[in-house]
Amino acid sequence: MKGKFIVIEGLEGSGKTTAIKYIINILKKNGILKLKKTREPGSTLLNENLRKLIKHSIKNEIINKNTELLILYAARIQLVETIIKPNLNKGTWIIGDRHNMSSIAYQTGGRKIDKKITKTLTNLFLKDFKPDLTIYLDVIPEIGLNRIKNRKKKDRIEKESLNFFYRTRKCYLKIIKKQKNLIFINANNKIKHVQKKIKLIIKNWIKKNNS
Ligand code: Z5A
Repeated sequence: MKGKFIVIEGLEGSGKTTAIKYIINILKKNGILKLKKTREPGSTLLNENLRKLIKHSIKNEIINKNTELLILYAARIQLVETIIKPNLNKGTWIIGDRHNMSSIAYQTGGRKIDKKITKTLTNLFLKDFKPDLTIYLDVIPEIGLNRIKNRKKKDRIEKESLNFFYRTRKCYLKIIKKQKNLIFINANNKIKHVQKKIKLIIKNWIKKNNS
């Protein structure tokens, strides 16, 4: 049987990394042992290098927003074609930290790129490939950014204005309405509440979708 592709989406500090660890534990407890974690951009040698370019500019060179977009899609194609699809075909479940929805939210919402461009890239390169389940962790930008404020150094995107993150969240909130197989979680709540909800969702979802 093919594996399932579960993606966690949300702004910085929404708790994606924390949620992924928790989800993996629940899946293991429910007998799903063939699991692989991915992150975007990242998770292949090439992509981890592209990730560095995206997160930290080289000698202050300004990265054009369309260049950024194409780097993100280049990394996504590499990840989907060389890691995600082959593993799903072998029955491994993939737990993804971000996927295509991030580009729509950050690049069309945050960076104000025309959404026709992301639509075209999606149609060209991903076609009908989609996550089996997306969990969107919704957080108010100030709350999310406050959670990560003690990190040593802010990266290029984390240095963006509060308005950038508000535009990104607005776009997330718009696109989730059209997305099938998506669960909305209020991640402004305490970790305990978020985890309780995730546990319930994942357990029910496995029952319905893993037979
Ligand atoms: N990007 C893009 O623009 N377009 C794209 O297509 C893609 C990505 C794919 C990736 O950065 C960057 O790339 C990202 C978007 C852009 N830009 N930024 N900025 P990343 O992967 O390094 O960062 P991130 O994805 O934003 O994750 P993060 O900052 O590490 O946050 P997180 O994983 O969502 O949160 P966390 O690490 O689980 O939690 C942060 C802290 O909050 C930690 O101390 C937790 O214990 C705490 N926490 C978590 N949940 C709670 C609750 N509920 N209450 C209180 N405290 C909590």
